[in-house]
Amino acid sequence: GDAPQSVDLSICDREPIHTPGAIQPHGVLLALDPDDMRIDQIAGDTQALLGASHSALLGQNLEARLGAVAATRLTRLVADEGPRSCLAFETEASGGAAALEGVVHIGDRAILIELEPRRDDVERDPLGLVQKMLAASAPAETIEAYAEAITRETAKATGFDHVMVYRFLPDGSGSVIAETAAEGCDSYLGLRFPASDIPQQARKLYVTNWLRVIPDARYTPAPIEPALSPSTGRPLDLSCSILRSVSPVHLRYLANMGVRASMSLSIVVGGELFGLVACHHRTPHFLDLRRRAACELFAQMISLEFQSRLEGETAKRRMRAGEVQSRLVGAMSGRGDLAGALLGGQPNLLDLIEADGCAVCIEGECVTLGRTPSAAQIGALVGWIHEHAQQGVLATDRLPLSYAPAEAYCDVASGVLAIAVSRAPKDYVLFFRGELRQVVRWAGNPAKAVEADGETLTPRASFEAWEETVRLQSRAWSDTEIEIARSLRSSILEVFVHALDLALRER
Ligand code: BLA
Repeated sequence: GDAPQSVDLSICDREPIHTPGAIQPHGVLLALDPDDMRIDQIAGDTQALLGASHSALLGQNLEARLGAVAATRLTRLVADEGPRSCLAFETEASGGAAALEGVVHIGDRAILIELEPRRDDVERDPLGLVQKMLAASAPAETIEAYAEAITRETAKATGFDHVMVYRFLPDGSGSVIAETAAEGCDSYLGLRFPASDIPQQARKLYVTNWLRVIPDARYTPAPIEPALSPSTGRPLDLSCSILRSVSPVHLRYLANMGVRASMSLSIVVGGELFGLVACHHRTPHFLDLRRRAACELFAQMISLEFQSRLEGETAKRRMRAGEVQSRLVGAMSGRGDLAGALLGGQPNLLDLIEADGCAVCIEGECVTLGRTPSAAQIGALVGWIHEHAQQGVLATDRLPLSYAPAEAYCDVASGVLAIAVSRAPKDYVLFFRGELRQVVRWAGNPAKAVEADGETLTPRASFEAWEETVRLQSRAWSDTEIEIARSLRSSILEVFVHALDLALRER
């Protein structure tokens, strides 16, 4: 065919996935007007599941269809619970062929009832299941071991072929940090996936909706009728729906991966999507409501555990830095020579922040420790930094990209973290990190993550490892390290102010 057009990936971010106008057809959806509990909109095979056609159900009062017990129960839920609650209830729907189970979502504009046929293999003790999963993963010592235990326990509890913990990076891309895979599954462990694979609005939705299930990705969507709500005149918002129909691009993606069923559990840390437990199956794979509820609770619990483990690591790092810093402050106050105090003894600046080298440049004089550019190169660099630092701090892990002269000494300074230690002259403390030549293994060429075929977007067909050598970059400076640098800056400024104060008094 034609050469692939270049694609504006923001198209992916704009697809309104919360209003697809259809559901996955393994259940039925009823949207009720919260004021009179009448059925406003409907989707799915109601004939098979409820024993009545769409036209027979639309406009009907719920009680007439579900029976008095379920309807009363539902009315009570609506009265007692605020918006956005998700609750399970069961009904032996009158006239329907199968026993059903379902979930109710109480929204501002509509009450959504989603019913699915009750399966034979229901989980009888979902709480016990979660406890078992948590107990088995808790002993893992490192984050990596913990993630791995999560994949193992999730695979065991759900029967999925391939379970991964996928962790997002700051730029929205992500990598598989742990996996448990059945025989014959391609391994994705360690592979990087581009940000466009899970577009922004999907990531946002997964923060509030912790479970995304696609039990059979090769389905024909069941349209919502009527398409627009008679009371609001708008398409139905399926943000909290479990049956919500899936973006066609993503269905194609799953097909290209050889995946027939998928489930994603959100891992939310500090209110942000930290990662996903991504589950795949090569054949259709249905999970009953209780097992899904168990998975959702598990996801919420492991999110808290991730958060506390990550915060624990940060706290430890901060505490160690605090100790080093107070000893450096002691040394600075004890001797007039700042560079000597910061670089000359034990501990020194390199014990504060891990780097290949550092420099203290005060009043035109530059003292270095470890691997650094030459004094002349640092002098020129400081001039550039002075123009670009914000609030006295500049941190970059790809210096040569914004400051071309650094390419010549990228082996010692592809990354720099600089803090201004006084305002008027160009006095700086700098930390350097050399180039970290990295081979990033992508799952398929990220430059060809998606192609446009006229109006239709097509995700890549191959997920085979594709290697990219990343150059002119150093290991990144973490938020904690930048914070430590800021705190060092205040200490140094305080020491300066104090020294100045003393000098004035001595006069
Ligand atoms: C959704 N994409 C997703 C989801 C995952 C991925 C996990 C959540 C839905 C699910 O559980 O299946 C991607 N799956 C992955 C990744 C791994 C994995 C990275 O297993 C790694 C191991 N997708 C594209 C492009 C677009 C796109 C180019 O590749 C957009 C044009 C869209 N992906 C897309 C959309 C969704 C999605 C719209 C949301 C689906 C939904 O919830 O309706």
